[in-house]
Amino acid sequence: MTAGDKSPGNGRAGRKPSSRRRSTRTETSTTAPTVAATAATGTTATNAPVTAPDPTDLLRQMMRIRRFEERCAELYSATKIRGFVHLCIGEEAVAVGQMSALAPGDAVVSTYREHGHALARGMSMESVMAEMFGKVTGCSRGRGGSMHLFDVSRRFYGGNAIVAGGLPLAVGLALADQMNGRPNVTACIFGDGAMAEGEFHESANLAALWKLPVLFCCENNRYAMGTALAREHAQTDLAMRAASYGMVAWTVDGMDAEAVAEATRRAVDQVRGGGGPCFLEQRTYRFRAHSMYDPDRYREKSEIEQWKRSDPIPALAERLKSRGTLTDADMHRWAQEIEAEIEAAVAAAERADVEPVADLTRYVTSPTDGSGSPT
Ligand SMILES: Cc1ncc(C[n+]2csc(CCOP(=O)(O)OP(=O)(O)O)c2C)c(N)n1
Ligand SMILES: [Mg+2]
Repeated sequence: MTAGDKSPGNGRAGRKPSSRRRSTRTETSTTAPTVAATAATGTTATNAPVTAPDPTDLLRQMMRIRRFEERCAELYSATKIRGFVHLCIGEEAVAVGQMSALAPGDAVVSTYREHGHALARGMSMESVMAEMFGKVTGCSRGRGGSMHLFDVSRRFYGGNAIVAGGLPLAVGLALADQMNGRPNVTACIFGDGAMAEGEFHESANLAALWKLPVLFCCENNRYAMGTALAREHAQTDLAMRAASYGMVAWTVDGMDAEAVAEATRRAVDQVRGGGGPCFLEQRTYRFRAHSMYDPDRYREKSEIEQWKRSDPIPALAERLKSRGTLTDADMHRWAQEIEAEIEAAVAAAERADVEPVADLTRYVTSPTDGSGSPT
């Protein structure tokens, strides 16, 4: 596929989408609240169907995620942020589109490339930035860092450093919801590389067999670290592969936030309706290297430049301007607000403490001998 190969909701594989379902591309806007505004306060929230998001809100969220990550890259170079950092720059349409389609009580299981998912799910930028700094005010008390953002109140169950490690967790969460009669969906986000892992096959099989409410969201950015898709997978049509487990599978243009939102909403409806799992392949591209350590020597610069022509932020901005629902002044105002939010988050992270040494064994669950050390 090339950057120009737009394929929103083309029903690549699996059972055909029901005729009752709407097209994956929506041109309408509503005033539906964002997930951020309706964040869950518990793990048993019930869920009403989610309506189409306001596309201008999708754009603003993408700008916020992009700028947050650009700032993180600067802070990493300044050694304020340490450890592994994986940016989703270029993939923001996937993050905001899929999160917009989830209800507060739905669960999310993500990967190490999850900053965008966390922010779009409504986690505060301050708690995410503090986690990047390893500070106690971070969403994981500074114990996880970039790859382990976590927030139970939003049913955001990580951040996971293990490729495909989230898939069995998602199946377990969905099984718990099913057994307890809760009408929740678990969105399980993973990369194309995860589909080469055994955990994908085990999870897809069980989810389909037991008709579990899992939405498998595959962010196909064409690379697993430095390995191109076709060098890793015998069958590069990932939706077709998923369909072989007996689940509905679609492919969507992951550079188009509106298309992702619509396709995810359609898939979520189907899963919540009790039809078992769905699989959504989101075709996207990362503009930056795999991680801050990656010299990025395995792909042509011209390929990156070609995909940048499909940058989801200017693409949506142009569409909204042509519809008359966006002005340059709006974007300028948002950019200023976002800058202020980021700098406030950085200042708060700088001020915060690291977790005290006395708390080192606080979450160690094995028995101790009373000295604070695990026995
Ligand atoms: C089980 C396991 N094997 C290998 C690695 C090393 N590793 C880290 S990221 C990565 C590539 C994963 O690619 P993909 O799933 O496509 O996600 P992307 O980074 O493209 O978002 C690999 C192999 C790991 N973290 N876990
Ligand atoms: Mg990948």
